[in-house]
Amino acid sequence: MMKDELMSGIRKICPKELYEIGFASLSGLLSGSWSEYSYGISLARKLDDRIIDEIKNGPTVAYYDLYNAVNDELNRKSDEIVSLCRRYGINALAVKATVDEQELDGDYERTLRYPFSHKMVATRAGIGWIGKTDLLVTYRFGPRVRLASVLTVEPIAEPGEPIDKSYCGDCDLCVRSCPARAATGTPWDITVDRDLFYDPFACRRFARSISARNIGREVSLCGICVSVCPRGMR
Ligand code: B12
Repeated sequence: MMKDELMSGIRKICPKELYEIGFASLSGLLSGSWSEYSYGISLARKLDDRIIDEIKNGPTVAYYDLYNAVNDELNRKSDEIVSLCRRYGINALAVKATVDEQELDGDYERTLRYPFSHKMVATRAGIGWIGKTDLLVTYRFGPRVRLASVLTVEPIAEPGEPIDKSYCGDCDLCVRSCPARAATGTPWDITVDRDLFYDPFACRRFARSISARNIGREVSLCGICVSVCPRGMR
């Protein structure tokens, strides 16, 4: 009963039209201070189709504004879910959509890896898989989502069925459309490391130059792979 109320509270915070929500068991998968949490809620916020359709040639000012607005919304909503869980006596922690500059160290600059993967929580929750350009491709919205996660010490709903391999099949439109040529086309499964099929440095280098050109800011914003994926189109 208590968990039903908690679930409906979460649904109120993240309405179904705009959010895909999944529940994951994460035992043994998290490191550092996150490792005391064994469960996670994946929050996938759908991005506006009109804006995503327009970025086939790279980022626009509208996409940059959407990116910031959705990050703020996800950060706020994950905090609201944490407060709600705590009101029900459940220890919870929000992992924000964005990473603060201060949190990034030399390791990050060398590897472009952050020790917490929102996409991993999402595949464990069964809401999607990793596509050929390393995006989470959700069943409902394709890759047209931004992610945040809420970690909990106990399950608050039955975990979803984890997805361990790609369902992109023969499609390689994102690989062919990537102006940075960052991906090889090798399909993902949980044994395939990112660096074997996708080059984050090539991606970031190109994203910085195209965002400087298109929107006058040198940020890692591109989004062409997000825009072309047929799974995201209605
Ligand atoms: C560092 C980073 C970057 C780097 C490197 C990108 C990369 N793909 O690694 C750069 C600057 C290049 C970048 C670019 C972009 N990024 Co970025 N980025 C991140 C960040 C902060 C960390 C990613 C990371 O550490 N990757 C390291 C690798 C090892 O992990 P991973 O990429 O998450 O995915 C691996 C694991 O999840 C693993 N996995 C999945 N399930 C399971 C299960 C098990 C059991 C195991 C063992 C492993 C496993 O499979 C993946 C491949 O190996 C995340 C936010 C976050 N904290 O997650 C956002 C994030 C990945 N970025 C995002 C986005 C949208 C972008 C851009 C489109 C930018 C833009 N807004 O225009 C581009 C697209 C790049 C692309 N095609 O991936 C979104 C992705 C949304 C989606 N649909 O997938 C995220 C999740 C941010 C968010 N809050 O929504 N980004």
